[in-house]
Amino acid sequence: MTITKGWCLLVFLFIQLVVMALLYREGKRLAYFFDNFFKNGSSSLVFPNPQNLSLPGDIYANLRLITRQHCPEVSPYIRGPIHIQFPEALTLEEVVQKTPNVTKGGRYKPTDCESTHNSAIIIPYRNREQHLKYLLYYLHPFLQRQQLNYGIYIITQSGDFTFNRGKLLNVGFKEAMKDEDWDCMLFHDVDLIPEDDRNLYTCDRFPKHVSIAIDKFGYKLPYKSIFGGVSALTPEHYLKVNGFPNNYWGWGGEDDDFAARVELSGMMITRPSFRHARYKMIRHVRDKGNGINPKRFNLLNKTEETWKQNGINSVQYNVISKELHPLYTNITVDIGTDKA
Ligand code: UDH
Ligand code: MN
Repeated sequence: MTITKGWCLLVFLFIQLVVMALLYREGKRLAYFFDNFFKNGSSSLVFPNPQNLSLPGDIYANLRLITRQHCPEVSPYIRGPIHIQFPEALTLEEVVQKTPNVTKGGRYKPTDCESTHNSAIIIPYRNREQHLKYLLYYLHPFLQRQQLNYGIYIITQSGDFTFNRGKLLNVGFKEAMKDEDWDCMLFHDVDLIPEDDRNLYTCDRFPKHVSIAIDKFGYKLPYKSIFGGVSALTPEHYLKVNGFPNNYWGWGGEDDDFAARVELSGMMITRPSFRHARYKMIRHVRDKGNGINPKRFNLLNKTEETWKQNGINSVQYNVISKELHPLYTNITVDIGTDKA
């Protein structure tokens, strides 16, 4: 009986404490603090210089000083829909100026908390300066509002031989993983601008098809198994599917092969909410050097026999240069031709 009374009193006092804390002006932060405190445990305790503690001062400031805070589960900066437009006069220099706090090579870490997500954005690329400028203009603030640690990689195909999106993405994966222990890779077309920041650039249990609602397709899937545009895979997922095929030269098919690999390796494709995963595709004509690949259906018929030999485990290339630009890392690569 006394034990029960004691417990009741304890629970009552605890609830009161929590309610008071939540009502307090900085209630939200305190909730994060406790959340993080229990997540981090004592290993995150640091010992600040006592002169930096404000006495008798703000208890929360002091508490923040002695623990390394994890970012909250839901970023408080998320706003929802983003109004996208493409101001013609915008220059890349202006985009750089409007995007402070990104470090060389297009890297960012939240300043006010420790992010639990390390996402690399991998963009297959050649001759799309205008698209790149607009993507950077919207993508940096979008990722920062999600409180991610991130890096943006542009993988530029050198020369003017037929484009090969799949092979470039394999190169991007390998090169990005040399830099950092990324836990999520977003394979991202340069012309897709996300329209809602609730579309999180983080990974799920299974490979995630992200760009599911594109304006060009009436914000619907053009066909059920589509896996192109933007996808999010952990390095474990990527190695399990053996990455992209290296032998799809020209437009089409490499993303369908990639989708088949997910199934062949015993996983499934997940999708976020259609309300959030909305994109504007910047209008463009088909690029020179990226004509429709007439071999794509023949190749797709052979995926089941070839996927284990043809992919990230067999990709060959020569990096020509790696440059750390203010808003992205550019890797220019010679990926050869379909003859060699
Ligand atoms: N790309 C370049 N330069 C080129 C060609 C392609 O940078 O010369 C990159 C760029 O990132 C582009 C991506 O490759 O966004 C894909 O090429 P695309 O934009 O021409 O492809 P499309 O707009 O993609 O046709 C639509 C995706 C759905 C088609 C699904 C078919 N399986
Ligand atoms: Mn496109």
